[in-house]
Amino acid sequence: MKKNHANINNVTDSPSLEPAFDKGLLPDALTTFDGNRIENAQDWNNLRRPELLKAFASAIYGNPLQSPSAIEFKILERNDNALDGKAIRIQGDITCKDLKLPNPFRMLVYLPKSAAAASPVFIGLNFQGNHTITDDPEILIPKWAEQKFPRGNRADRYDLDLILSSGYGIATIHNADIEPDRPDARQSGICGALLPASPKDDEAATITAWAWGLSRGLDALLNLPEVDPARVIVWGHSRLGKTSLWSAANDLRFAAAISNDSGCCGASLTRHILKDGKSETLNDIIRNFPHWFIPGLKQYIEHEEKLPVDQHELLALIAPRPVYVASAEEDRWADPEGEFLAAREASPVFRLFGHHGIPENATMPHLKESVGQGVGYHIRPGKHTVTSFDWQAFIDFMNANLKSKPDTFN
Ligand code: GTR
Repeated sequence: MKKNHANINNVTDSPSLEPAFDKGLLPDALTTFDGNRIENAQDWNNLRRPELLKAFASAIYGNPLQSPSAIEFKILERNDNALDGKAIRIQGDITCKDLKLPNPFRMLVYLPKSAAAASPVFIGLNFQGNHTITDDPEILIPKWAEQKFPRGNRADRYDLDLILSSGYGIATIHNADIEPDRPDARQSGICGALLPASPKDDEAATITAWAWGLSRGLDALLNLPEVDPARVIVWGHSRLGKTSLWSAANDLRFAAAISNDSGCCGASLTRHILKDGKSETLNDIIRNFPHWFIPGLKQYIEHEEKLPVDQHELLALIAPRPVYVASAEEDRWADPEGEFLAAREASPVFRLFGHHGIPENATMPHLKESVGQGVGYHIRPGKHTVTSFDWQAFIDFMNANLKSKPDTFN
């Protein structure tokens, strides 16, 4: 196995900071819409969590899609000596009972071969096809997919050696298998299959469709005895990080969640708008990607203060399950400080469950310093991508925070 070069303790300079953000501008995660203060985990679960989940659906992402009564995971290929004998590789197609999908979802899974017990697994969508996440020449390219990208094109974002040698598996599905990333998405993909011909405005938009697909990937993973059902972690980069957070908020079976550089409408606060105009705003994102969100989100452009929610509350919806937020110093578009503040401001909810979170008045950590318990954060030097340093931090955080069984609610 390749040596792991990521060194999480190798702290360097502090990134430049925006002036302090007035957290009084944010909606209080622990106050209900009718003004009641939440004081304990039970009230959070019974009163606040359900109303917040609904508010995110009706203001931003659209209503969740219905789960199928059952799925089938048809294994097309299995090799117990993949990646030079270090991994078990499984490739298969997911279909849903009683649902006519435009195409199955092709899932690629690598599991650590030497595991003594069932393994924890990272599951996430990929942007360019399963064959792009690795140089492994045996990855099947589905007949319904356009092969626009060469094999291994995104292998630099997946340190498979590090992940597998740390005892974790990884599973992935191409996002386009679930729903194409286009403004007409609601007529095609899973929304086309599940929604009426002219969907109402508050019905699922593309991020919700992708999140639904991740849950089907989880259904399929639960068929594999080598996977620990209590330790499936949903992760994603950028738009797929927005998706992983929304997926974990909705599907309590995910044991933990990771957002890498997810930015606007992901982990960063919508109300935290950089004065230099370098971070993405609602106006930017809706103009470029209207299909990711419900049409009604438009009303909050330049009226962000009127949104009933902000993104610290999306992170809080994942509590008490661990959630980790990663930023990159040069990725101003994703607003690293807005991401840090969201993680910090989600912490009071994690504290209801006995986690420390990130301390109340903490300022941005140094570069490469990983902070927080229950909810964690780092910023590393470099650009908008996924590095081995990020993976090492995800693994360290999950090793420290993931229980062998997910927390039960109440
Ligand atoms: C950008 C978009 C971001 C982020 C990114 C990505 O163009 O503005 O919100 O989602 O794409 O997914 O790479």
